[in-house]
Amino acid sequence: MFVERYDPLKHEMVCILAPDGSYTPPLPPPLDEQQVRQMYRHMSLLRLYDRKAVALQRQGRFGTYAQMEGQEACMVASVTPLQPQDWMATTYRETGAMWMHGVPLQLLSLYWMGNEFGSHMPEGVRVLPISIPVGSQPLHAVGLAYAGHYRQDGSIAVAYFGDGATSEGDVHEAMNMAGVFQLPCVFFCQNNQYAISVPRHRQTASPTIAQKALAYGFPGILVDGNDVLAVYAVMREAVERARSGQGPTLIEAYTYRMGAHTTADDPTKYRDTAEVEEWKARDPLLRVQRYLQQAGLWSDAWEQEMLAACTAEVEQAMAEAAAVPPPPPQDMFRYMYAEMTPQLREQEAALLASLHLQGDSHGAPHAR
Ligand SMILES: Cc1ncc(C[n+]2csc(CCOP(=O)(O)OP(=O)(O)O)c2C)c(N)n1
Repeated sequence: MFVERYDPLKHEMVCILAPDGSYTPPLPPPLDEQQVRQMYRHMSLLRLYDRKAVALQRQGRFGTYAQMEGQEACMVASVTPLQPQDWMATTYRETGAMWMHGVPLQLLSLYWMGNEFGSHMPEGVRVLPISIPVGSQPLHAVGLAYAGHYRQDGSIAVAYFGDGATSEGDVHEAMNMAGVFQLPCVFFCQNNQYAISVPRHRQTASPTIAQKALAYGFPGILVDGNDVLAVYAVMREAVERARSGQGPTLIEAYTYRMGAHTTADDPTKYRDTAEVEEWKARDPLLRVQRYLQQAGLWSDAWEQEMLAACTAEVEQAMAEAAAVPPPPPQDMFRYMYAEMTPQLREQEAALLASLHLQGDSHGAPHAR
């Protein structure tokens, strides 16, 4: 058990795949080399999607977009051990994790294009709509975990959040309740070193985030978040613990946000290029590529073919989303409540008047 062998108080971090591609055998079961290749493909697709999304935002075709570059190992490996009945509560940065758990890329693209229907999850896909309020996701996940526990339906819930979120009272409440009731919940904190411009050391005086779990009465574990094998192994253990009634786990995935906070921000204002360069050497994709090369499972031709297939998949999803007619401006008022409040009706009427539009201002959601 990793949670017994690695002590967050001593800053011990689980790492299986070193940045040079060498690894500590054996591979975490039941992963074989073909599965590692598949994970590499998923990570590559996400990087392509991310870069293309930024390009579309620059062209005015996506709204504000939250990049995940540098965090692809977390996106892929945190979801691989989950089962379809498991729930996921995510922030704006988990496009990759949501896709891994069954949300189509078309739908995610629709969301980033500002269409409310991008949050309309397909039947059976247990992913909550993206929740922007920082620190809200652990509360949602704990509620879902409590429901799963009460119904004994075998599901668990995963909360995604960042290092910044750990300063929110909500995260304390969520972890406290999960500990008291020993709920089947995994708290997956991606410590990407910044909360917009606030560096990790200004967020908490605690040496690690993982150690905070100890105060709630459950294990916390620090893992190299740029190591897809380590994240997978640690997450798998946490999921098994949750499913078998051993309660919650807090995972601190130590990683780095390579891009901006969102397309609305300029990270050169608050962090050094030297720091970014240092993290480039720990690129999560590069180390899997090196591992595959050393294992004789990689070739340039395979990579080119794989990238071409991923590019086609990404482009098709984005084209399908772009082909959906733009939503009417009234949509921005319509989906918070089943029935719009008088204030929202008033705001909608004011907007329509300013746009010189006629509206069916009764607040009923469009059927599509
Ligand atoms: C309750 C709340 N306060 C402030 C914000 C504005 N805000 C958006 S993202 C963010 C930083 C979050 O940082 P972190 O939790 O580390 O996640 P990251 O964005 O790095 O993935 C802030 C302060 C918000 N969305 N919600």
